[in-house]
Amino acid sequence: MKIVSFKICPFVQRVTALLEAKGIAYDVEYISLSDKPQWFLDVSPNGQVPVLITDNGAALFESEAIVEYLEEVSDIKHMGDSAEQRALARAWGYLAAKTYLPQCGAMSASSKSSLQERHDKLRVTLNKLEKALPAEGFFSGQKLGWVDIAWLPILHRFEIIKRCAGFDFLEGFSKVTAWQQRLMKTGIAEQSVADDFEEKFVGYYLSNSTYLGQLRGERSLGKCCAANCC
Ligand SMILES: N[C@@H](CCC(=O)N[C@@H](CS)C(=O)NCC(=O)O)C(=O)O
Repeated sequence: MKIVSFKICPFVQRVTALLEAKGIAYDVEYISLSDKPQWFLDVSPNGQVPVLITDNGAALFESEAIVEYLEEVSDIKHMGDSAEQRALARAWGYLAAKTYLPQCGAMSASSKSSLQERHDKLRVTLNKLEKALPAEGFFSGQKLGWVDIAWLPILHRFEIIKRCAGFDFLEGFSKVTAWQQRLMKTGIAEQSVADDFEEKFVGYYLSNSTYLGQLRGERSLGKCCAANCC
């Protein structure tokens, strides 16, 4: 199968992270969203990535439908055994996907005040997560599951921002932070993106035109001494 992708898209990463977790082999084709190729427009009804081209040649679109398809066709299940567990996994996964664009908005904020305002909105959701998370393991137990994978793109981006710009979106959320660390340790975050993901991500969200980019600039002017700082 093939994923049509844009390097820093969280909806794409949710799909590729699930593919990685399930051990399903896939190819990736990157496109430019500012100059979408005609073949892509012909197969993508919403004009958006991700699109998954199955081995039969069907073009699946909408990340939510794609991840449900992957769960259906794979022997390794990530949603849980009972109908209740699956409904809850879908719902928390849906909440993650609904948070992708607000996160992009917060990361793109051009001033301290707009970052604070957007962060406050994210904090409402993060607070719900903090209350729902167990003290150890993954969201639904000891096994990596559907909800973990849906939130992984968000937690991956927060990790890069903290390391590169010193801004901690998860400050005050100790359970979410511990969960983020456990998820990052699985290696799926890196495996599910292109080798130059961090460079592209930093170039876009931590550029001079964003407030977070300005924070990063201040760090690189001598305030940052961490070995793994970008
Ligand atoms: N509801 C869609 C959202 C996907 C989405 O917003 N993709 C963005 C990139 S992150 C995109 O393709 N934007 C191009 C456009 O909307 O023209 C899904 O879940 O697949």
